Amino acid sequence: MANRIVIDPVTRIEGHLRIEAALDSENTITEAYSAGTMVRGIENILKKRDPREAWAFAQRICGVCTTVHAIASIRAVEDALGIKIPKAANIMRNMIIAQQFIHDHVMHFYILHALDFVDVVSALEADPGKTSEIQQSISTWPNSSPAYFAEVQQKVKAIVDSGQLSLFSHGYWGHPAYKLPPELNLLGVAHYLECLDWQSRVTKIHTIFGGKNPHPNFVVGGVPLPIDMNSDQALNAEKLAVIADSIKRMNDFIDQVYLPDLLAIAPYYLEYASLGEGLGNFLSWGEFPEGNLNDLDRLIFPRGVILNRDLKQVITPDPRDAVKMKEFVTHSWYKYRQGDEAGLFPWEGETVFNYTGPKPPYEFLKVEGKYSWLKSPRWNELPMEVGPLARVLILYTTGHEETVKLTNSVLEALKAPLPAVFSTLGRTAARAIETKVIGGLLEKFYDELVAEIKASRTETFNSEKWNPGSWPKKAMGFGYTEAPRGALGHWVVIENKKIKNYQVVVPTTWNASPRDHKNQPGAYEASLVGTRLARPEQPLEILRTIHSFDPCLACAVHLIDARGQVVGEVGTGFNLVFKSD
Ligand code: NFE
Ligand code: MG
Repeated sequence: MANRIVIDPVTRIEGHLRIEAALDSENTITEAYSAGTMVRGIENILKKRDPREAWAFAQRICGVCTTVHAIASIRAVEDALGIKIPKAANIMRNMIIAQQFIHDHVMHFYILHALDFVDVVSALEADPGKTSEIQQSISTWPNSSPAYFAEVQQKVKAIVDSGQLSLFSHGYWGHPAYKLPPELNLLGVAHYLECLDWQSRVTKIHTIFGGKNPHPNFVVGGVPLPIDMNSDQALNAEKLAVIADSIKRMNDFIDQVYLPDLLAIAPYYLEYASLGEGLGNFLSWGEFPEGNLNDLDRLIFPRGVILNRDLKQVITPDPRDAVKMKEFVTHSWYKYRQGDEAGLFPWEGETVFNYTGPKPPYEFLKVEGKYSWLKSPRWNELPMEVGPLARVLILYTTGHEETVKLTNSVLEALKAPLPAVFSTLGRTAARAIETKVIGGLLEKFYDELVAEIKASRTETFNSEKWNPGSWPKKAMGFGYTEAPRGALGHWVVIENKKIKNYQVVVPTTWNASPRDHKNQPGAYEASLVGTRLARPEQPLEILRTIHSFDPCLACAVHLIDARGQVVGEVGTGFNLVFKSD
């Protein structure tokens, strides 16, 4: 019988993910299984609370995609209660969302994904003079001298010589699937270290508009910051200047570091332009509403569904369509009153635990039954990929000029045909492309905000429905956002001024979902099939494709087992490899 390998925990992600893969005699993956191994219970915690405070709990689902659950939550409550927000507040929210995207995508590329392609130990063999030449040939980034790269190399050498690799422990250094020359490895490590500093300087929009980062403050009806050029307590000229500087730092790093690095590294890994595709089905709820409405039809990133790789047609999905939008638990550790084959629309959704999983420490997942804490969201009973690739393909297909141009120029630079987008590399490139697009949008939003201020339209909060006495007896709402990892929806039911039901359907729940009632695999599971491993005991190739989705299991399960149940060996083990008999 074929070998089965287990990676648990998958590292350089957020949260607790287990991947099991069955290999044929050539070490090619024939089946893969994705399991979320941690559970909390945020959806249940929200019940019976005041809907106006739900955002503060929901935002704690995750500290990586900070803001996104707060945004989806306030939008859901505003949708239920019919609250319109002032235009300046909408622009400020768009800026909060845009900053989150840029911060999160750059950090993912360097801190979570780059070391799948950049061999840290090989950087010690680099000629710093040659790295300097490469840097100066790809961009005008000022940190480019031979002395600078020699200094970075010394830092890495000190870490390696200490015998304690610290943050670089447990990497598969020296693995034959690493292809970059030492000089590019040194470049990648330098930018890994640089972005740690950069990230602390690009959170100003959150800290000013919401008081802190991560987890800024929000408010149903607007944003919790007034605009007043004559007040220290409000958005004023001085704070606008700090924000303008922060936006410039973001865009400089995108233009001079992130995009050039992607184009310098990708040519060495072009086999990933035809590996790791996954489903070929994509979904986005859309983002960046223009104007002053919570208006799903006026989004800069449109809502859309693409099926079967068909880039001629974008279907517009309706998140309120109870027939098409459902979550299944056939292979998830939950039970539904209606039976575990049923699919539930989120307004009728249920969160009741039913753990039947493996006992510690050395059992395989029982994949014919339940095997994950993630539910399986499905659109029209089909599994969907969400995230940067979904958004970029929808923008591309609907003719968004800058996205078309950027996508074509990346394909041209890599001499890759259009279908190459359906791949691990396509996903990673799409993340960079949309970061560039959003960097431009951030400048546009800033100019719009300044124009509103100049026109004295400075209202940032609508108090009209703040009094619960004005609410209907029962109300239901949908709150969308595009989180960095993909389509995020919060569905709320309000009854007698309290939350009656609350369901969160999260990007990583879509992408990392287990099989469903029809035994259809989720996006991670599908993406791994067909990939061959050079060394099954060091499954670097699996990490590359899984990391290309940027997993966040805290979001996906939004639920900790009170007993702290161990379902795999955590700690020194980067992966556990079992052979089945
Ligand atoms: Ni915790 Fe999240 C994002 C959300 S992912 S990272 O982006 O929602 O599933
Ligand atoms: Mg949920």
